[in-house]
Amino acid sequence: MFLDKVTIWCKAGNGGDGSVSFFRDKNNPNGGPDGGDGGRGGDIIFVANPSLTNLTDFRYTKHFRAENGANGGKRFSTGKSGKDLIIQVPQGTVIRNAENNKILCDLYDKGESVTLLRGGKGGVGNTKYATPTRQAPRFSEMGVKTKEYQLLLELKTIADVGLVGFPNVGKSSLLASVSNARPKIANYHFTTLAPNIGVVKAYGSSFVMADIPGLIEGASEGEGLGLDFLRHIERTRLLIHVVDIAGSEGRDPYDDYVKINQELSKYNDVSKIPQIVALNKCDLLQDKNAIDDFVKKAGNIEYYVISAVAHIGLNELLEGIIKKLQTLPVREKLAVEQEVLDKKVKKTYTIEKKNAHYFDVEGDLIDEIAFGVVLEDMSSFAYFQKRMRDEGIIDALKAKGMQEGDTVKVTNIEFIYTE
Ligand SMILES: Nc1nc2c(ncn2[C@@H]2O[C@H](COP(=O)(O)OP(=O)(O)OP(=O)(O)O)[C@@H](O)[C@H]2O)c(=O)[nH]1
Ligand SMILES: [Mg+2]
Repeated sequence: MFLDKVTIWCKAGNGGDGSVSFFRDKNNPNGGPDGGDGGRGGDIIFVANPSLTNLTDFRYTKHFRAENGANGGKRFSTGKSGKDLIIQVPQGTVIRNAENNKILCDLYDKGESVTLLRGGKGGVGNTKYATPTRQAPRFSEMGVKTKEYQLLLELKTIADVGLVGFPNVGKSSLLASVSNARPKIANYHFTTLAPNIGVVKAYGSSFVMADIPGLIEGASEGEGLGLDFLRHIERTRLLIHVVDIAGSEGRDPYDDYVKINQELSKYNDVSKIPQIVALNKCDLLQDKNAIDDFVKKAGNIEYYVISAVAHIGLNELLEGIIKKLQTLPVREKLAVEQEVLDKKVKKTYTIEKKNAHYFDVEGDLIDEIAFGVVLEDMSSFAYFQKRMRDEGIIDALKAKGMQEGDTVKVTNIEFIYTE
């Protein structure tokens, strides 16, 4: 099964926690703090791999987690950093944040790599909190915990030229005749079920050609196979509109041409892409007036009369394509709409005044400040108070009416406020 759109879940590694430890041996029963820092969490990195053509690898594997950083240890040992996780995707994969649908990156260039999620920073061990007045810090810093993100991966194939047309008109035959691709060709509709890509080399230049499943009327409204596949020609610079000029299935070639253009006009900006018309199956042509009739009706078009199977007119067509491509601007990658994914979420807290002299403070900011702090330990408690003051929590409590002697409950500890 061909897959070109998937949702996956990714999480960078957490930072390891800093350690609280004290050095002790028989000569040094009260040695200093020796708790090491936590290791950094692993990143999640996406790489554009040109040898992949679809997102089928993500059909069953949808959850990705980079390794966590290890916690710091005693004897100043720093926790091991978590390994980065590298995720290979086809070139042309656009990644969006599922929360707001904003584009995070477009892996447009061969081998391009983007670090989309950064691992959490490791926390600092108690060693680093030692000061002349605080010789035995009984607290350390917690590593930064990362968030899981839901990402949308969408493949928008990168090719210079796209082939469009009714089913069975000879698109794959043309691709096979002029490129290195070997698509399936058969005399029935919807032989091609997934895009094929080939490299065309001619007249000293080379370009990439993409063949998509045949379009039919109503394809852009979800009928047939067409709709979803139009995204694979959205980024081409030129379309080759293949028409069965012999009308070998009994349809009128000009009618086909009009219907396909109607379909293209319903999908994003595809109808704005310049076209060259390839009047195919000319080897089957009975009525030579068919070409004149078509061209008269179509008006101002650039066209070539070809036979993909009998190899008629192919060189002229390729020459026309190359000339046209030289006049068309190079496509650029899609603009990133959301710069940073793991922007730090501001931690918060709430104060509840339980009665005139009792305040309850809660929230993730409080949890962070209180983590690793031993409140019974004087120096730890002093550090804790300083953080409370620095974060403006003491002022906020005062604003709510806290006075000297009032009780404040923080996590599971109560203390009496003194100026
Ligand atoms: N006589 C003749 N037959 C052709 C020509 N081009 C393609 N065919 C035949 O037309 C049939 C359909 O060709 P495909 O290349 O599979 O057509 P397609 O447009 O890719 O079809 P779908 O993938 O089904 O949309 C096959 O039997 C081809 O051999 C041509 O120039 N002349
Ligand atoms: Mg085909």
